[in-house]
Amino acid sequence: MRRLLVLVLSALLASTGTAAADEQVVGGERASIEVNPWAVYLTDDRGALFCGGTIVAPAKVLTAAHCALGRSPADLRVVAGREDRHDREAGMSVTVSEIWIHKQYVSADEGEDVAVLTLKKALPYTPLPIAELSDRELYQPGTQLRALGWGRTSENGKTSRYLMQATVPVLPDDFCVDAYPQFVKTDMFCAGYEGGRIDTCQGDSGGPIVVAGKLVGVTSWGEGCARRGKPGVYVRLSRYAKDLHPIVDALPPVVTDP
Ligand code: 4AZ
Repeated sequence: MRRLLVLVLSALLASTGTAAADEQVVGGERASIEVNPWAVYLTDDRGALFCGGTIVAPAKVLTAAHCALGRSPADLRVVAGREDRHDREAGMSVTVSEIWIHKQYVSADEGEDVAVLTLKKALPYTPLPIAELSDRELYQPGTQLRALGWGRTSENGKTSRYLMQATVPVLPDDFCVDAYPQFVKTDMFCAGYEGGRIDTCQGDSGGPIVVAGKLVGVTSWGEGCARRGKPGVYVRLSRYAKDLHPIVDALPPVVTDP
């Protein structure tokens, strides 16, 4: 009897699951790598995805500090140009020569959650410019932003095989402070809906949130995924433009063959 109930329940879940299977990031849709060539994911040396990132210069990838902390360049790969994670032929997996983490970084919810990876090879994909200090209007509440990643498609679900995107509006700082007492207005913004439903999730962090052809944020933290009253929190990148420029714009070291 118990067995039958389990069977009926799993059949019911499987059928309702068809609708849920179309909902990605959480509550998003598929995105193409041609339109978003700067979107990358990070794996360990065994190929397991753990975070997102953005190509911001030919040999530089911006990610979250909490994605890079405690890792050595040797156990990091950047996978670029690959929309479908199963398609080993598409794009490339490149190694990292250097990891820069913001000096003031302690934990994601205290701010400064930014890191830059220098790649051993330049990538043939178009980089995305970082928002500047003067781009204040891009952070106005209500501005519709696009977050991208291969992260979980539900709070306790699996990471996504395909690149996904979700459109979420910037929320007023007061809403973010009510949701999270530790929220730091100058260093972060939050985005999503009061009712939840659409959000970034585990595996998306480090990845891009964009508008108007600029990288305005890095997916950073939040309580669970797509929960009512618990929006996603993102690094307010314009605030870090000054810290990031010297690292991102640094010319790659000249490689001299012996
Ligand atoms: C994470 O752990 C994570 N809902 C990313 C995004 C959010 C929460 C957690 C926001 O990578």
